Amino acid sequence: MSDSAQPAAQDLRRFLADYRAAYPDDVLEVGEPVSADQEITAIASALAEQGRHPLLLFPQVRPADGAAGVVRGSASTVTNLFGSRQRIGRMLGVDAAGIHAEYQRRARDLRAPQELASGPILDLVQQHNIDLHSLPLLHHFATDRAPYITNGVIIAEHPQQGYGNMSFHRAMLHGKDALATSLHSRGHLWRLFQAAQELGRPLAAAMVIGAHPLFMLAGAARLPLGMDERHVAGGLFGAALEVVRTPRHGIAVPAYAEYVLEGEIDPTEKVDEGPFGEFTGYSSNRSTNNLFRVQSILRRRDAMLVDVLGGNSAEHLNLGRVPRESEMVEKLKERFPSVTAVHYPSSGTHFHAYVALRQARPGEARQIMLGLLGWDPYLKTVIAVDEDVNIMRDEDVLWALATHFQPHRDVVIMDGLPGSALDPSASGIGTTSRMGLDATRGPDFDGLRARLSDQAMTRAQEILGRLQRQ
Ligand SMILES: [Mn+2]
Repeated sequence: MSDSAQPAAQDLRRFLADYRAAYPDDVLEVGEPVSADQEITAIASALAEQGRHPLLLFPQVRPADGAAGVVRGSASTVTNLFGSRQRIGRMLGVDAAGIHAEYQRRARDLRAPQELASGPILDLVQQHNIDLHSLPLLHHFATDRAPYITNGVIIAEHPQQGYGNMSFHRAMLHGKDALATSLHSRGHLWRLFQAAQELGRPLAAAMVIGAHPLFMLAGAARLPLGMDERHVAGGLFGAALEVVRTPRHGIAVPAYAEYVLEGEIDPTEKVDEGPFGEFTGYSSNRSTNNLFRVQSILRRRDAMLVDVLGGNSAEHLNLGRVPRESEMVEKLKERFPSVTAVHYPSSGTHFHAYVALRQARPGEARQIMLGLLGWDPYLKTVIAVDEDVNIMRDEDVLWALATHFQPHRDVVIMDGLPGSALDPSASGIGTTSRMGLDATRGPDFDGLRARLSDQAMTRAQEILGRLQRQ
């Protein structure tokens, strides 16, 4: 396949070329040189202030000076792939409203990876004199301790049972051949690490930095322990993930990845890690302080850096949330057919959800909110509204709250539940309270909505149409 004229379907570069050709207005290339020290985050953040979330390309990145001046590498950088729902929909061939159903349909179609004899990620393989300062690392925020890899998908296998897992973990430059990382979500990689630790062994791991966006989305998938997210990648592609083996530990990584760092997570050593600008919008140093010792650097010729914007950027939130949200929406609609829509607004980081429903029985909104609050470990507040409220818009939900909701009657609060370790308002032991706000109109509501006649609305559109043509 490497000798065919058409670049491979799982290649990020083909995705970028196709996307640019199809949606030139949704791609912004910043041609002038920018510094790896915060300037990429700053440009994305200034655009977001204007309500703009284009895919961002930076062909010329200068290594950072000052505190991060040890970094010498630079590369053409792409970021904000997941900054808009419309773009994520396009990756899946649907509009933004169709993401949940399409994601679930594809993610269920599990396909085992297909091993290739070789692939571009094996273009340049370095196993001696490892120096991570040669990588194109970005310093994202002034409050970050050091340059960070924000797009590190760690692939590892259970030391005895053998099943694979992949998940995102932030990783900080720690030394020539070492990264400091956090397994703070205490998810599946944490379990694999503990199994290796009990055997007194390091955990072999490969960190993939930069691949096709559907591979990245699979890295954020939520699966039961024992199921391998690489199989979800195959489902999302509609074809087996094409992989090659890493030279030292034989871990199957995408053949078209841009960079792969292969090495071991040390069973005992603890290192300083953080603070780092997290999804809450706060800088966090809550970390498991793990050491990832890098033994091989694999890279494509002219490798690009694929970054994920940090902090509470739409990109960071969307990437983490789309798979979880899709699962929750499916589960909730299956159990409660009255639910018409579910939305997790970016304004709520991962902690708020809005649910719209066609209420058939009194109390149903409360029951639905309890379901969602019980199932989703990150949620703190759910607001329920009637189906005519557009839950994609914060202001419409807040209007429903303002006009349909009585605090003494419509609040459900529970305390003493496990919460996100990164929530700065959670207790020292990581517990949180959770709340449901019932902003449905309810059976006794007799407000009459102010409305306009169809005739007047049609006339208004005619008149405004003429004005715009002048
Ligand atoms: Mn997993």
